[in-house]
Amino acid sequence: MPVQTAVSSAARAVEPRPTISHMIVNDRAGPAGRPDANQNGRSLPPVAKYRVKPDRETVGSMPEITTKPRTKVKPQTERPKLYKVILINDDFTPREFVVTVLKGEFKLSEDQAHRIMITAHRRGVCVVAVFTKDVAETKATRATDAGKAKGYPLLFTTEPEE
Ligand code: TYC
Repeated sequence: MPVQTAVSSAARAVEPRPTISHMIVNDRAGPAGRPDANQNGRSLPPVAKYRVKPDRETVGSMPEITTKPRTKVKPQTERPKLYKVILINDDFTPREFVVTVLKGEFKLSEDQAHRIMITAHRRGVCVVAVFTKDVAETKATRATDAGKAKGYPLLFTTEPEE
């Protein structure tokens, strides 16, 4: 057996093979055999957005990689920020009109709408409900406009939840 062959197979035996997770995560791979290095030999920052788990690790000196990478990924989802719709009291809008607007725009029962109206009337303000930003702003505008159409100063505002 030539010396050259003996050396290279020994080298292959000790060289750690890249795992499947390395190959998927480091898609900005560097020069030959160095999936974690760039042209200067420096490490690249991690680029993975998703956690990708290999089904199995490949085994040290096997001649072929026979494992199939998983295709399903688990997205790291975030809940959207929520916004409060707030009813502001005034001295002119009739109570029954406030209740009607609350029922129509926020799908509240007569009892729920009446409680919210009375709370705003007594304390000055009352949180009606919470929604995503778009929905909260649309509902607050529509409810305020319903009062404006009748010449009332009825006002709904929005603010982010802590
Ligand atoms: N204060 C009003 C009245 O006495 C009723 C009212 C309640 C108006 C709540 C606005 O957000 C409001 N007619």
